[in-house]
Amino acid sequence: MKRIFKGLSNFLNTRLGFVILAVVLYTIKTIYAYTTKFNLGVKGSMQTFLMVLNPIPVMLLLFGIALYMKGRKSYIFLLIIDFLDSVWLFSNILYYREFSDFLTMILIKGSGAVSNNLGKSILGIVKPTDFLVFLDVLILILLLSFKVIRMDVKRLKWRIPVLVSCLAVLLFGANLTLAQSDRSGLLTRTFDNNYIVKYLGLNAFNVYDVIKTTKTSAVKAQSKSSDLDSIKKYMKDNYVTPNAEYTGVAKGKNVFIIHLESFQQYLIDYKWDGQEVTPNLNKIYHQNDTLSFDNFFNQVGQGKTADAELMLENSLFGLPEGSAMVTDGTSNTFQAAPAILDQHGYTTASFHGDVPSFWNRDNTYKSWGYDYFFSSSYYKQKKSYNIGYGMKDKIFLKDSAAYIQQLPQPFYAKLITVTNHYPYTLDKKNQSISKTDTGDSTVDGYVQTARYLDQAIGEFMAWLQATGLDKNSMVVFYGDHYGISDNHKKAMAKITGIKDFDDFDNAQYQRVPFMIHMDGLKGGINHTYGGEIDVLPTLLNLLGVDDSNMIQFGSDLLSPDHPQTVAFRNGDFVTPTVTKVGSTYYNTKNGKVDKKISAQEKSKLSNKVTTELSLSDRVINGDLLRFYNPEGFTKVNKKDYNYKKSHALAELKKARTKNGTSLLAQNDNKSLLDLYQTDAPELK
Ligand code: GP9
Ligand code: MN
Repeated sequence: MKRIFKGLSNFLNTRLGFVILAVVLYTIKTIYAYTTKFNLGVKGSMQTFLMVLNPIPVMLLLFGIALYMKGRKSYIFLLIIDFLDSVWLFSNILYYREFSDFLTMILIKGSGAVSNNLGKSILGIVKPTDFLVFLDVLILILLLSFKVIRMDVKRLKWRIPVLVSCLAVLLFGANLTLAQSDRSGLLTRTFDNNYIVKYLGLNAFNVYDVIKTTKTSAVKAQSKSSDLDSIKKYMKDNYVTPNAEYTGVAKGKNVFIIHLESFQQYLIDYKWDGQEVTPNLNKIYHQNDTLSFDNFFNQVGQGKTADAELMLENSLFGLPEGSAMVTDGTSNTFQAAPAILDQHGYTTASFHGDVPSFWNRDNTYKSWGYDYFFSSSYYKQKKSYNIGYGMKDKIFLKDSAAYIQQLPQPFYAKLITVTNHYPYTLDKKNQSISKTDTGDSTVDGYVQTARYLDQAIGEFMAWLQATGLDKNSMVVFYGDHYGISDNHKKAMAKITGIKDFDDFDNAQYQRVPFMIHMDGLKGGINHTYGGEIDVLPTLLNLLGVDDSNMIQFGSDLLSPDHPQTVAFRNGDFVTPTVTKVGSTYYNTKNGKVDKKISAQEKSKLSNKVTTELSLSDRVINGDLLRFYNPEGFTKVNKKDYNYKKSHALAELKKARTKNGTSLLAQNDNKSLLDLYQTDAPELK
């Protein structure tokens, strides 16, 4: 025992020993911070292992630099690095407490998205235990000052520091590989900063953030207002006059945008086990006062939900890689639906039962001009209320009603559901239809979660009716993207009865619902080909908002002149006659390879699609809308927005005046929640 102790003490008195001790202490305090100060959502043994591992490689690399030096300065260097890194961790803890997200370069550079200057409120939010993140530095200083550990000042053989650095790089490689295998697309899709920190650590996240931001900022710095010229010309040359018959029919109405997670069009009227899977949505689809589209496609890329949100509310395409909400949402200037409608007297709010940082919504929504963002912390949380990425739809929609009734009217409210999300798991008590029997475990639960979502929608629509909100609201439904990816062709063949479900079929199955439901609307099933990019111009026309001077890549779906070439993010496309997948052109009508199509026709269609996509990319990458000041639109000032719960509640309270316009105010401030009927077993 004594010998072990002696050996250890000898080792700690070497510089290498000291570096290792510093890494160990650093790792322990980081794990403490990860588990008590952040909400990383670590699940399972692999994620736990990576959370413990991830501080080590970076710190070994950083502290390891001390091994290349000699004398006292090597120790001082290590302590300074350790201290600075702790200050950084400390700042992140405070920022996270307020915003449930990590600090990024854009935020620090002061793009204005951090509306509340943290400095002002720092005393109010700091907790004594936050200072524990400095404990490791303190211990090291004390050990040295009281000579418990002596400084080893001689120069080391060069092999030792080099070996340590190599070990650090190797460990980082292993960390990254394991992380990517547990979560594919971790760095390319970048959904949530929490994920990168959970898998790779705070320091690796910072390096990643700096590289990413430097890259995107360089393009923006070089762009100038004249870059808009070609885009403005394209808009002018391709402007589609909206359908005048529908102009303003929904003027002044409330707007509900209901996001049907991963919901494909084929589920509409689809039967399984002798039953309709989604009877409520089917009913809405067929109602006379619903405009339903049966050739409406999702056009998302890697950004999935985020791309759908971006397209729907900006009529700009998602980027070819990653998610524009994440890379550009915080810094860019937008002319988005919430801001446009806000300037037409609307209250705007987004609702989602997941953490606000997912897809960088917390920052992007400020750039889009959302007055309110009701995310997980606004809802009563219980373990049983959650599944997958967030709250169960029935509970989420019911609890959202509490805020909806408080919104001054007219309002624009977007409700993002999430239960019908891959891998389509649902607890037994919420299942009301059997799984399909393709044998593909990620496909077979899809009907169950879709049914659950459908029931949640049914309950919500019944509340709109019970409260009378349906009379003065336009309710828009859309499916954000496919539910079953093209990795499951065999299962899809079984489900659809299409024998060789191929790339052509996969392209056709990118159809998602798009329905506009409103009392008195001249509805019907419309066969126009279109996609998510066309939603904003379509809705603005219904709302009577002129968008002819806006930069939007879609056009009114109801216009007889609507161009029916639907671009996919990878350059493939579908038109009523031609479908392009890769280098193959098919006849859309019969799915056969179209050998007759002329080279001229091919390049005409392809060019249109690639031009649109690349011009849209230019707008986002160059942040070109900052140079554009269309008449009638005032630039959003991100600093005006604050999604802290206390702030939102105070604002809603203010709106509760005598002649307030909210549903609640109109009902003499008596809640209308007792009219909300749900059979959610968790609420019984
Ligand atoms: C999570 C949710 C999921 O907040 O919106 O996004 P997705 O994985 O569908 O892109
Ligand atoms: Mn989605």
